[in-house]
Amino acid sequence: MIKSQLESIRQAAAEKIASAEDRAELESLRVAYLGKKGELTAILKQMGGLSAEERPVVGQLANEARTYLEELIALSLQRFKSLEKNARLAGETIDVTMPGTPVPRGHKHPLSIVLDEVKEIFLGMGFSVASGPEVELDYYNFEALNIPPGHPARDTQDTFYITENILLRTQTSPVQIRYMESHKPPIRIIAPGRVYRSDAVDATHSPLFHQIEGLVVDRGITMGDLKACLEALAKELFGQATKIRLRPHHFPFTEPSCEVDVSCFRCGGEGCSMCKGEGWIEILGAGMVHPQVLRNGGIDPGEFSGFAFGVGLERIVMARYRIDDLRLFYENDIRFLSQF
Ligand code: 2NL
Repeated sequence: MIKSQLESIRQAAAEKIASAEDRAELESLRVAYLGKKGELTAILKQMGGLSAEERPVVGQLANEARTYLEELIALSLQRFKSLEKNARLAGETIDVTMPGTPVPRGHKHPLSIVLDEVKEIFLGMGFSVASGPEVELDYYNFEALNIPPGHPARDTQDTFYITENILLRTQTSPVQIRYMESHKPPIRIIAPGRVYRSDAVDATHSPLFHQIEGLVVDRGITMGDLKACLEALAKELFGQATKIRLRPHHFPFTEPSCEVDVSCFRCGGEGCSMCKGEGWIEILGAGMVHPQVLRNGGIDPGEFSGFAFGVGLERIVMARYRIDDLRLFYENDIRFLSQF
């Protein structure tokens, strides 16, 4: 009687376990058959009414049934786990043919666009690009350029001092002095880079800006070479119809010195709001290298002569793109930068 009950429970349980559809169902079957209040447990509790001979036999059968069902459940659980894992893996499959999310590409800063253009123009004329320290000795920034202590140019080029003799360069001329010290003529270089002035920030001033200087030293260099070189630069930069005009000026490091204007690239010289009705826009300063400056660079002014020039990069970029506020260059506002 109890044996056949045991057998039918075993069979019914085995069938239900085999057809269970998920882990939850499997677990409720385990509780229903093998749990404390389960059917198999209930049978074992009835064993008290059995004879001494029957008890161990039924006991063994009951234990075998329990082990058997436990194994079935374990196998079934294993199967569910592997099904779940396969489903998860299938869900995580990557479709490598799917189009990617576009990454927004950056581009050159307007200062770099124009600087690269200027470099190309000068490389085309046989110049090299030179560089040097931004933290400079007073000697290279001022003394070697004929600006001794107390010279008025020290006021207009006030800068940041690290010590009494070490400062942030106010121009890239020190690069050129150093270059003359270590190179023999012929010299044809441009020296672009960051320069510093102790200026308060406004639309046209910044304590950090960029300058491009140029230096040519050889036998027989004249003002005519200077003019031809800067005319070529102006035409490349602002268009082939551009003219240049030299006006007398003074710099401590050149003699004679001049300021160089380009004919207005917007109105062609007629006069407009861009050139303030002048027809001309001032873009750079230049001159024949002062004999003492050549000497400071270790070059004999009796044998060699040279011309030099300096131009503010921000100034020409502002003219080119009609930018009216210098601060826009340094604020990294993507709405500004993405226009170039
Ligand atoms: C400007 C224009 C200029 C130079 C820079 C220079 C450099 C050496 C020798 C002679 Cl090593 N000159 N540079 C020349 C003329 C103008 O810059 O407006 N500067 C304040």
